[in-house]
Amino acid sequence: MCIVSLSMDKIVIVMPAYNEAENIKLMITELFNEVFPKVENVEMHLLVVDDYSPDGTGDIVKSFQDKYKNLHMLQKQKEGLGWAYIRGFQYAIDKLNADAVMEMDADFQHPPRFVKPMVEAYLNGADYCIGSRYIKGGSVPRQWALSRKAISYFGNLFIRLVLLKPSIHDLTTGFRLARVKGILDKIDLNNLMEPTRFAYKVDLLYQCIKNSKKTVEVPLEFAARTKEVSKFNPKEMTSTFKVAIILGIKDKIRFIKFGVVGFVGFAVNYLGLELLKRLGLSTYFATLFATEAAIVSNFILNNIWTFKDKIITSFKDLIVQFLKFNFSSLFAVIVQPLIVAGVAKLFGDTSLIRFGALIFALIFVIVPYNYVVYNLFIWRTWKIPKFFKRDR
Ligand SMILES: Nc1nc2c(ncn2[C@@H]2O[C@H](COP(=O)(O)OP(=O)(O)O)[C@@H](O)[C@H]2O)c(=O)[nH]1
Ligand SMILES: [Mg+2]
Repeated sequence: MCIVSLSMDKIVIVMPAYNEAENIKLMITELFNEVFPKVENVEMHLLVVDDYSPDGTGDIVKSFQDKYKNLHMLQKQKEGLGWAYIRGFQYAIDKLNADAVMEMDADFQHPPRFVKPMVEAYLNGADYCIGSRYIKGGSVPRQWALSRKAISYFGNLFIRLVLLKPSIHDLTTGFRLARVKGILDKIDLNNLMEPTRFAYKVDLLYQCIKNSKKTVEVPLEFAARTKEVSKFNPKEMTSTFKVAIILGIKDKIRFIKFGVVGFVGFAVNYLGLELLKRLGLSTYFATLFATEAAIVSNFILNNIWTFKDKIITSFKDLIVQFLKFNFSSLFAVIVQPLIVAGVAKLFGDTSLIRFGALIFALIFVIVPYNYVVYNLFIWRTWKIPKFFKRDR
């Protein structure tokens, strides 16, 4: 007989609080009295990360710990927002054995009523839930000046483009929930970019999305800060954009290598054809062998260079993936002539138009197709998203 474990998943809200004495009291009582009791089938915990706030935030948290068993506190030296979250995640994972952790601010900018839909999205199978201000049902504070709204909106749009993540609408939100197994535990939290700043959020989000099989956006009505002014300033903004750009370029390096390998493949193909012709083979067989030589060269170079972080080494995998690689190359063989012939038929069958059509087919069809196939099916650097969609 098998024994089924009925233990519920443990979700830890990591909440940095620096000089939040007023807010933290209300936050703790609202979460434990109003929100957690309504969240079913899961064990909710709150971990406050306090950097020995001079206003006594830590003492207030302590005073509630007898009453609320699932209230935890981590106190440490002040090192900035990013580290507060990172140390909090580490504590939640290593000490509290969290199955998922949530990022949430203490200042009520993330209204507690949005915790429940985030947890529900997780319970419905999401690996990563993003509290999103820029999908239906989400919003930024009405009180925000137009300039602030514009910076937030266009800043986000910029990051979406740079990171090539058009399907996610809010990449700078601070309200998120991540599964530990397979997502957070695969990330080197000690080496996130800009760990003292807000910008760490972009790096963390980027890596979480990469690891996640199912990413879901859940609407968030972002509230205006009730106390004090925001710490968000040009310095924070620049570092946020910097992180986005570096991450964007990092990913493109693979694409550039892939392009170089493709170019080498083309050279092998062309030179091989001429060489084999000279050795006396018929044009048909010379082209056939030269093309296969290019495919072999592409496979080897991509394996040891473009995708060296995912290098295939076992003999069996090499055979299987190489066969797949060959099979995927058939696409170009079939589609390229169709495009060239089609374009020639439409615009005239001249040498220039055939050349243009070939370049068009390569750039817009063959290259993207190959890149996607290699990343998804051969070296599997990308996960196939189950669906990128809003939860509600
Ligand atoms: N422990 C800790 N918490 C911080 C630190 N900086 C900010 N916080 C908390 O992190 C949350 C977000 O900070 P906030 O200043 O509101 O950032 P903003 O909303 O992005 O402008 C709030 O709950 C702050 O109290 C820090 O250095 N240490
Ligand atoms: Mg805030």
